[in-house]
Amino acid sequence: MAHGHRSGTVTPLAGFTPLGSGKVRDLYAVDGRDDLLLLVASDRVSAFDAVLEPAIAGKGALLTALTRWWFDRLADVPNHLASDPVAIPDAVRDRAMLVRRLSMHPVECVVRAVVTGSGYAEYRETGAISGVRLPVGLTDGDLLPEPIFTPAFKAEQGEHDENIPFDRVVELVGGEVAERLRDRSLDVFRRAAAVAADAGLLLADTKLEFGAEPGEPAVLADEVLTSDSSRYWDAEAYSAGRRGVSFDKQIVRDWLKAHWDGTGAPPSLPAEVVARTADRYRELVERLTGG
Ligand code: Q0Z
Repeated sequence: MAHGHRSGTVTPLAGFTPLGSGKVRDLYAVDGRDDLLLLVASDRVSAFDAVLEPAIAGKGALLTALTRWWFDRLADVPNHLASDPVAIPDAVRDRAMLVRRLSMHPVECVVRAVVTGSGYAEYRETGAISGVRLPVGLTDGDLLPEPIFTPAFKAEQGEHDENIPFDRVVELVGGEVAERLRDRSLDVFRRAAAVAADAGLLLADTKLEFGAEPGEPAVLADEVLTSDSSRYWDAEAYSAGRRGVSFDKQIVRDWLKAHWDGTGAPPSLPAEVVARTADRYRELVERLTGG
């Protein structure tokens, strides 16, 4: 996990100890509390596996607000938010979540309504994703007859997760927990997809993470249904045949495709691309949450 990125080092926070960083988020221990963690979403944006410069001001706060909103909407699903009176530094307040430290399951709980990305690549090679056999003749971006659970084994930071069949999840966490993870993931996805549809968005897929704590083996953790963990597409564009168009990141992707050959460090994004992307993040959250 502890790899750095061009945007510099992790923000030092008094009373918290950095544990590691992903491409766009930082994780801290809470000094003196081994049962809690602080998860901080940065304003960094990634595309094509690269972290880009400059950051998108407001992104971390928007995606944190979105995760909190989804936890609210999914109140019957146990989640990792902590209610302890720990003071969060002002510098990160609106993009931080104080959470209970769980024993994380080594499984990414991916649900897909659409076959695309790495799932489509696997389907082309094997006719299945994570052992789920699919109809023949699907093309990139096709809607599936119903959402499918396509778990993956969590790779080390920087590597791509490895899709695994459900049987392998059973070996990793036991049959009862495996079924709980699958059923909860599909339930969360179906409910979220319905909310997204009302907002004119197609939730193509999402990646959920769960951990265990005493009394509850499947606590929803990490960020939930953000556009960094999910593909949100504009439903109207999709219907018009424009598939795979990311609701928020497409502007960045299109600009990069035109200005970068994928080798070496990516060029800095122009201010106009940054501003339009920030607007899209705001619009995503407004459309989902009703402003
Ligand atoms: C989440 C991650 C991030 C880098 C560990 N409630 C929890 N209990 C135990 N562990 C985690 C959680 Cl959320 C946990 N990650 C992912 C988050 C930066 C990696 F902000 N790693």
